[in-house]
Amino acid sequence: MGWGEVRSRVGPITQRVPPAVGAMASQLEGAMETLINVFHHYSGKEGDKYKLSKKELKELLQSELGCFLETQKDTGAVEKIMQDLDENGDGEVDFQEYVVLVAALTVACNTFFWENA
Ligand SMILES: [Ca+2]
Ligand SMILES: [Ca+2]
Repeated sequence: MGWGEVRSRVGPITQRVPPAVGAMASQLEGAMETLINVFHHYSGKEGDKYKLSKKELKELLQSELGCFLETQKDTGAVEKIMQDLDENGDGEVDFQEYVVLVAALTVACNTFFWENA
């Protein structure tokens, strides 16, 4: 049975499945997708498409986390965050290193909001 034949058989079924599966994602799944999309939006601007250079990291921090991090006023802050995050020491932040930052910030926020409630 060829692929075309398979497709013609499952066609009527698959057509009944809503095309936008993303619209059915749970809140947490949606949040994960956002995390991934935000990373790639900035990481793809220059150099390695899958890593954040210092400039890309700065843009991400200022645009996406401006309320949490005082990177606007403190020029050394980005430098320090970069050093903290860059675990493998290649001078860039890859997706795994970025997730560590987001997780750490989420923990900090949780502590802040729930312990000050
Ligand atoms: Ca890059
Ligand atoms: Ca790195």
